[in-house]
Amino acid sequence: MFSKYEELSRGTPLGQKIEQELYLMKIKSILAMTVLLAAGAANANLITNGNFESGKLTPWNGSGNVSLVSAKGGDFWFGGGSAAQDGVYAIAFNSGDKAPDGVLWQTFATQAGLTYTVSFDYGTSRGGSQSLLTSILGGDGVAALANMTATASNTDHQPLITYNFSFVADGSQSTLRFADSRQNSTGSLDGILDNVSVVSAVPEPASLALLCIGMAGLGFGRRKKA
Ligand SMILES: [Ca+2]
Ligand SMILES: [Ca+2]
Repeated sequence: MFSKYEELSRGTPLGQKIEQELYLMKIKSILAMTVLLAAGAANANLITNGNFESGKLTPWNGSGNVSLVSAKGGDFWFGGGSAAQDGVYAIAFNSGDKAPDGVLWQTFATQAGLTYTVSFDYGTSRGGSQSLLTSILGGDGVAALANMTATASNTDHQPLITYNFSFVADGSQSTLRFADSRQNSTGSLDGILDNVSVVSAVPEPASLALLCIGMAGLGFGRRKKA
């Protein structure tokens, strides 16, 4: 936008002022873009279909009494018949009067030595208590790197509760595993799971690389102007 004036006034006080303005604009735009890209990459959810809104279980694996349920189909009762915590689909453990033997798991890419934060929403389909044993299995798919039991004691019409825990990966992949561990014997209660995410707790290498590129861009611009 200043190019014509820049050409006419090069070397004059006005030209120097225009150069300064252009340089400041360039710094601001590079910094803004770098921050945006870095923030997006750092917050990426490593779990696919963590809110179950694809309407399918894939790529999750399930065994035992695990069901994909929908508020749309009327087979999902939560909070007085309202929608699931996020969207219309959620997971029900021991749906109806079935035995509490459901297991749900998904394997995702990690980097050894980095810390990750697991988050999910869990509750009961109506007043009562349910519990879920949440584990992170390491790169060998067997050793548990972290365990956390979520116990929910909702009354009717209460929203799901958000649970969090962290782990340090030991290999290029980790597995998040939910195992129903219902303590009570009331068959009409179900455990409800939604909004599952795993995010890196520190900026990922990709974010740091973007930051370096941004800073290098600034340095290059500076030398060209000099
Ligand atoms: Ca959902
Ligand atoms: Ca049940």
